[in-house]
Amino acid sequence: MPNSETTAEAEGKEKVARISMSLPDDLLIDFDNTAKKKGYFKRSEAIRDALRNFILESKWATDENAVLTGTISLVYDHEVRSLVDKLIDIQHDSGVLIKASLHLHLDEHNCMEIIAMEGKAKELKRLSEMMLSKRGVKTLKITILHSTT
Ligand code: NI
Repeated sequence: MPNSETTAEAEGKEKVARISMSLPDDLLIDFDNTAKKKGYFKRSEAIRDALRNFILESKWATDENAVLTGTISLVYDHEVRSLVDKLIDIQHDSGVLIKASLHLHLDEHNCMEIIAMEGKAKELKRLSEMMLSKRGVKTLKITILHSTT
């Protein structure tokens, strides 16, 4: 990469690289306003977070073997016959490392489950699709938060 200079200057324990870049005035103004509204005090911190999300979204979208960490949250009707067993079987057979799960009894019929997991992008997608397609699963969201590769 051009215009980057790695220094031993510590920011936490990470090495940092300094870069300079050119971009359109309008884009910078828009970025700074957006960062300010989101609560950032430093432009560089906003840029770092934006870059992390850019990289993570790209890995999730294009690299099926990227090892990612995230959550699946779903709401399902626990009275649908054998659904709970099916959801457990799907998780055991998925190849995804289930790190923890949280179960909430929302009301008489509905349960909410939040599953923290780590695995290859293709396995996480497959797991969420398999769960969502089961009768009785009402809503499901997958959130990717971290990349380990
Ligand atoms: Ni429940």
